[in-house]
Amino acid sequence: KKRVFSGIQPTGNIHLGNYLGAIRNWVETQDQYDNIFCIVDLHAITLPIDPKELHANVRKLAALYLACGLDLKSCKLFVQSQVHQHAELDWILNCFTPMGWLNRMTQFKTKAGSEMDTVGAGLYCYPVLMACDILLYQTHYVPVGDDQRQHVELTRDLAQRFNNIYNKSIFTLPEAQIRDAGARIMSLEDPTKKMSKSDPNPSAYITLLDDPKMIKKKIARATTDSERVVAFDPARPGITNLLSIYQILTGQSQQEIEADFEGKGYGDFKAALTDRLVETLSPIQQRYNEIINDMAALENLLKQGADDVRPIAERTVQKVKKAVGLG
Ligand code: AQP
Repeated sequence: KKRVFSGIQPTGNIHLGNYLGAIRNWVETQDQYDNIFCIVDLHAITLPIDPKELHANVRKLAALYLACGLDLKSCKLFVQSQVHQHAELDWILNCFTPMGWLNRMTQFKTKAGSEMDTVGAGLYCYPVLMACDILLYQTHYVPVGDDQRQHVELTRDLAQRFNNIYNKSIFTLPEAQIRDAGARIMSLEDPTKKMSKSDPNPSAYITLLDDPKMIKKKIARATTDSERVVAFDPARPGITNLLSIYQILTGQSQQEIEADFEGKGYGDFKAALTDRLVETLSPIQQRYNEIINDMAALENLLKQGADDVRPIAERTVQKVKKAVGLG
């Protein structure tokens, strides 16, 4: 089977964008692949984060992975910092990464903003660590949302560059797997920006743990426009974003949805969307509560996951060190 690798940062509340752009797709295709899913906590310290919060977020995210339907029969699940090979390969690969390639990464510019001179160097080098995460496991496919496309392309370029210098068989060249639907869920407050965990305004996103009352409130106040027709229209990004979410949750076509809401207003549509969201998230929340209440079992399972993947990572590190002349 082909290898799949992906991960999410434990930086905050996992939201609908992370679910529809990533986790849901992992669950859907898990039987077809040999899957490794990671909680990328080393990435989470690229921006300031409270240690207690980070520690709790890692456990919450692991519980959510399982609650969303990842099955340990098909997937290995682990925490990045428990496999030291990520940090080890990272140094080596950093030395082979042209600065010009990192200068082109748009996510760094967005996240650093006006703090360009004061943010930690880790934020700038983040894509190299992400490349290591993927390359350590000789990954074929990386299922991610659209915002990660550029980083996966960089990973491929780095692998190719390294293979060309040393030996074609060191790294497998990975490919991004980005679906059309759900690849870019937009903020509920400003539908021209992507939905993001680090958005300072919690009304901009729906977390997987929001209760029905909260979901209703956030959808009710989600930005739309002054028109009345419920229709997909790129010129009206607010309603189109909500409709796209509805489309993924119901599996209906655009025409079917528009026909269902013909003659109805935004209020009717928002109520229907709220129902679909509650229907989707309630069973996940129920499973999440069961899993998070058995912390010992969760810790054990994460330790087992790290023990399972470490030898795979170590094989790659050994190949790389030998090629470079280290050790
Ligand atoms: N809005 C989104 N729509 C679709 N997919 C998304 N993803 C993130 N936002 C959306 C996908 O979720 C996975 C995990 O993302 P991440 O935690 O590694 O970091 P990110 O891409 O930077 O996501 P966030 O939520 O915006 O986090 P912060 O605010 O911490 O930066 C990836 O597959 C990503 O594509």
